[in-house]
Amino acid sequence: MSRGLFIVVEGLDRTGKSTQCAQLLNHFTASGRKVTLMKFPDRTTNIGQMINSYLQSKTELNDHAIHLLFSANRWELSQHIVDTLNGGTTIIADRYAYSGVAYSVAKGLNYNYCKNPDKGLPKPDKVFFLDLPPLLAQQREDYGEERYESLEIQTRVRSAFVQLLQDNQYIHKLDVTRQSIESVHQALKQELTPLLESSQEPLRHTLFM
Ligand code: Z5A
Ligand code: MG
Repeated sequence: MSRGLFIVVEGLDRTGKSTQCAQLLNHFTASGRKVTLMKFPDRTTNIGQMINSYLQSKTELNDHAIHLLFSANRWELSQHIVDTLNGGTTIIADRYAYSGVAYSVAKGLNYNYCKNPDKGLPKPDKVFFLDLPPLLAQQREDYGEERYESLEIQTRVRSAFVQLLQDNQYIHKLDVTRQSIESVHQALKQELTPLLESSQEPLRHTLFM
């Protein structure tokens, strides 16, 4: 049995990540592949509930402390990721450690410091960055309900993502400006085709090493 693929969809707020993850989930399910969706932060765990309360501005936390909590939320699920992939199930992740770095750097934390806690996590087979100018993202539904959802912060988050793209050339940037949901879905599928057709090497790569 070959292992599952680990696919991550990243981007600023409202760029269509959750929409595209759902589309990929449906597509893979329909084609008979074992697949599951993960979302970071995973707000269902104890750590995730602390993060949720912070994102909804119900609690305040030191910038370093919340950064480490986001990372801890990934670490608490890391063995589950490995077991799921080795069990032959593909994972589609809605955000991952790249968001962890980009949002904290946007607040002024040091870039290398921000990568450190996530070093050693399972490395995705494919990472997409859905790129949409923050001004256009702002015009989409439900914008501005949580912490970080302001034009000023999103612009800084985008700059941090640009640095991540430069340093991690395997991240695939997709310009989704004026692209329909369907055309973005087609582009993601096309980009994934070679990966789906090749046999996967055993999971041994780790993140940010
Ligand atoms: N965060 C962090 O700081 N550190 C970390 O380590 C991690 C995260 C992992 C989590 O938010 C917050 O935590 C986030 C980063 C930070 N910052 N904030 N705030 P989240 O991921 O839970 O946020 P969300 O509620 O899922 O929203 P989102 O991610 O911002 O949205 P999205 O998933 O990218 O977009 P969407 O829900 O798919 O679509 C948004 C709307 O646009 C919706 O009405 C769609 O129908 C519409 N849409 C989608 N695609 C299109 C196209 N192609 N054309 C037109 N309209 C479209
Ligand atoms: Mg979302």
